[in-house]
Amino acid sequence: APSLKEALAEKILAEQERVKALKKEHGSKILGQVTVEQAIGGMRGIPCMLWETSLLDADEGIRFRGYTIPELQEKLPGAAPGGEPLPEGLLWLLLTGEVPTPAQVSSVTEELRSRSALPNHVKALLGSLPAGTHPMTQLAQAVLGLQSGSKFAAAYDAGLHKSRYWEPVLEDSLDLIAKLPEIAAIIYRNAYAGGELIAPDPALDWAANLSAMMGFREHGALELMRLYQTIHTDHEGGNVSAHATHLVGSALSDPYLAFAAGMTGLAGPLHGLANQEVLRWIQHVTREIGESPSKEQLREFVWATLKGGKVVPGFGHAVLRRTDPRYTCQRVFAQKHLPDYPMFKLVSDLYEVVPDILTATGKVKNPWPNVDAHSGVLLQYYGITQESFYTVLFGVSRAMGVLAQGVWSRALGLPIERPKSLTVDAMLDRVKGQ
Ligand code: CMX
Repeated sequence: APSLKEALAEKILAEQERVKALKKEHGSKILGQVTVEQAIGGMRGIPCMLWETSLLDADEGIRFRGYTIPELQEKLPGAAPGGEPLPEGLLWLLLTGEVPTPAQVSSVTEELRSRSALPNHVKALLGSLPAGTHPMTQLAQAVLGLQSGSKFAAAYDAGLHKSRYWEPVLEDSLDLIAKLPEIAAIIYRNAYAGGELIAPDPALDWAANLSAMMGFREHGALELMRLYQTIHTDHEGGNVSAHATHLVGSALSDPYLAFAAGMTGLAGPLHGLANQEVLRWIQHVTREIGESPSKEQLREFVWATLKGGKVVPGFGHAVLRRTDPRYTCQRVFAQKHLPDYPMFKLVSDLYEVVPDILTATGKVKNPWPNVDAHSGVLLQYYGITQESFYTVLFGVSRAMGVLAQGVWSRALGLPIERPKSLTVDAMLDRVKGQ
């Protein structure tokens, strides 16, 4: 059976031809227009990037290589039959476009295990940071700490032909994905368990090992981590973490440099840090109005948040216009594993209360919950209570999506990214007479 690299290599030639033909035959055709509003408004909706690993539909939500989340839950092998998908299987799918067999998934688990050893200087780096350094800042620093081992940077220095860039980029990507669980676990144990580390368990899969090294080994926690790590991987190319990784990678900065940029973007409260913010907001609710507030009390609280000039974290999206299927699958998980958990009830009540209020503001384009509205409550249930850590779990998962695309970006020879900016005067000049 072909290895991951061989299976990928087989796909690359055909896709290179397809992209070449697309450019040649349709290169001057129009994908969309760009308005002044879009240029000022965060480039919303401008179709201007090639991203192969996933595609987001405003109504339906994300598809990974054409598959929805429920389809992945059905098709991707789990740790046990009927269990949540193993993220290693999704990594195979993202890289090759094919659903892997159980044997292929095991081969990825083994491959990652063989690359997982963390250099001592990265452990020392993490140990040297002042207490209270935000876990996302630690994650970005640890990733940069690994950069000295970049095989792509070394191969580029040695003069590698550009047709082969994707090979050391794949090497770096697998090395980095393999090491992230232990990095995350060390950040967690240093911050919340007195620095008492737990060694990796070679009998566990990649996501379960992450949970176990953090100190959580019960069946439900492992299943949650597999699901969590699967659904946060990729959300097409325009979101801040994906786009930042893509942009920096386009300068031929190696995968460590590119991914660190993605992580510093994920650390923003309007993006990945929203999962921390949601938990803090919910804790604020329960502190102020108790664990089982009435819907009327919740409504008042939501309005107070809006009137304070703040966003309601976990709701809204730049592309989605319906409930995020990543939210829905977490809700289904909660209904199965923790139906009576009071915090889940609160999250469910917010689902009923918040959208009407956001709609009533008249300006929020998507009043529905996103992935971050639900994830924290599930983690709380299994004892992972430190919300400032949550975005690190998002980041570990995000590596699979953005690095898989990074391999493809180099395989397809995508150029350095360089969109055009304009001054206000230049915009006025361009719209004159229209
Ligand atoms: N609460 C309050 N106001 C909101 C809102 C929310 N949840 N979502 C959007 N709005 C506001 C915007 O702030 C904007 O207000 P102004 O015109 O006063 O600036 C207005 O509604 C229009 O914004 P939009 O077009 O609907 O949303 P954007 O595409 O600009 O932004 C997002 C998308 C996600 C940043 C925004 O919905 C938001 O801030 N949500 C809360 C934070 C959050 O959950 N982020 C996580 C998203 C998922 C992820 O990346 O992890």
